[in-house]
Amino acid sequence: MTFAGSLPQDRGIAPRIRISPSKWFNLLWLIPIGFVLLIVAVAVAKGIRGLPPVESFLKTYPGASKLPYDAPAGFPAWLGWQHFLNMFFMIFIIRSGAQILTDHPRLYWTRHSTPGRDWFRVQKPVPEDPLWTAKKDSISLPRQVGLPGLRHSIGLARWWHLGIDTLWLVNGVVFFVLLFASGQWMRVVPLSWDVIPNSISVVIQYLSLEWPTESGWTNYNSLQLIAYFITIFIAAPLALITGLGMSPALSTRFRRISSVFNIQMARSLHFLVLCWFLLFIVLHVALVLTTGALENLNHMYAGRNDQSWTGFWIFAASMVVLIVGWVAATPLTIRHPRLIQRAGYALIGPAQRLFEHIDSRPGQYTEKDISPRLWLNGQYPESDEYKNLFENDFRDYRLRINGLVGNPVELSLAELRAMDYHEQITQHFCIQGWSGVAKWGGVSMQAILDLVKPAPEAKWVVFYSLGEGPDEGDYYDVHPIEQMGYHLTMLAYDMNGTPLSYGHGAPLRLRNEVQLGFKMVKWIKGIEFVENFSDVGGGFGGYNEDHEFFGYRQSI
Ligand SMILES: Nc1nc2c(c(=O)[nH]1)N[C@H]1C(S)=C(S)[C@@H](COP(=O)(O)O)O[C@H]1N2
Ligand SMILES: [Mo]
Repeated sequence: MTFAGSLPQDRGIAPRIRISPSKWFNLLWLIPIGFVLLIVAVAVAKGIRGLPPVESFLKTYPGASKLPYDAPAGFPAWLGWQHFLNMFFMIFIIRSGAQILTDHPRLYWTRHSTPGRDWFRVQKPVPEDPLWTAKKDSISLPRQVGLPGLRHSIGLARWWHLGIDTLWLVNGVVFFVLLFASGQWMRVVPLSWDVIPNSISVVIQYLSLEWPTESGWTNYNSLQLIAYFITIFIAAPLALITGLGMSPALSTRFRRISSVFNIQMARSLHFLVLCWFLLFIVLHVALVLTTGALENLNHMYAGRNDQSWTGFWIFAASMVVLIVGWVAATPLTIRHPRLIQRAGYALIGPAQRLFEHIDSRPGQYTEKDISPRLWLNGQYPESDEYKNLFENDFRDYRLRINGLVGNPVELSLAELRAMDYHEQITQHFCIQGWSGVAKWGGVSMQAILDLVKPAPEAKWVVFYSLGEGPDEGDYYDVHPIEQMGYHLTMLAYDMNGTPLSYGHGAPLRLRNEVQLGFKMVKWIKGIEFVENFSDVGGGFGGYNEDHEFFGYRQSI
């Protein structure tokens, strides 16, 4: 109840998709509609099944393609293990993914994420309030559905999601290698065009409730084969590609790709991949259990082809492990959040560190790419100190830069404006999932480095805000000094050609384009160069890192 500055729990609404500029379709209608369609389809299939042409079609295409003569039969033990691990990892990936989705419960197709232009939402329309923030837009999930389920617990959800993703990917790579080394691939790749008529045949057989005879031990039916093929060779790789498509560091570096395949398209497709997986899981489990459960469980869990109970008991034991993991994940996360953060960082950290060395050049976007409206986020400054500065047009504002530097300075806004002007049009990536392009004007951090001359021991740069964080205490964030010299790291006092507004960080904010939005401190008060950040704030490298378990490196 006190998480993330006590955002009250907010349940959101049933999922909706846009069907016209002003009309939304509530997806819950798919349940009765699907039910009616299923009944109609069964009636049609039963009606046509007895017709002579259909009968002869079913005879010509009984439902499975011939396998090559050297295709293996049966299920090796590694397949059973990998199937289990895959399922186990998927639970945490899906739950934490749902948590991440609902932290910005809207999907868009363009990088602007313009409020009111979403195609999918599980939240009410964006309120009129001009200072409405993305954080206020987030919703909570039930604790056993989301992981961890609390509103705006995206920091912890991301450790689960990205951490388990790496394990899932390792499992997947091993699976691909063994699949091709063992010849098992022949059973899940369509090798002739007759899988299409054969799978139509299977659909007719299922729907007419006279099901095909199963021979999964040696040869899947064609519909099953196509479903497995899509899951293994399309959905799984797409999950990885669309996931990486949301990385600020990669999108900024590979702008050719990301100009077409933008973050919101990646996020939307990532969601559709989830929908495929959910549909697959429901149908797969239903069919495994209704087409000879004992035999099917023996195949996957015991590697044998008979009617014994062995497979069932191994399956039951694996279910116990799975349920314990499912039930324990949220309480464990809430009780030991730092443990989750450390474990997650141990797994995904190496990739995040790698991506941080990307120093992209300006010139990615042009004026016409600028978003009509950029979401606002964070906690606005309300102190008297800030109010006085604001009312006085920041004439009394001084940016203090000190710490391990040869030349500590205090700069007025006029002095900052007198320095060389640096301008860039770049894309902002909020950890919550929204994005947008803006033109930023100000001074490059390289110019600041040249001015203050950091000492060789200075390894980290702390940016302090005039604003507080939601749990009290000043907002701040820490950046590696290496990134301060990047082409796209700057202090901005202008946005889209006018001085920064109150909401966007007046009088001064940071831009570091290899990182996510929360690291770009707004309403900057001072900058300090330090050797390490363990005694700054809570010691984790930033306000959100201290209070909401975000990572201090967020290039993914
Ligand atoms: N001082 C301060 N800076 C902050 C925040 C905050 O809460 N306090 N929020 C961050 C987050 S989460 C984001 S996404 C960006 C949002 O910038 P914008 O409101 O200009 O879009 O500001 C960042 N800087
Ligand atoms: Mo953010």
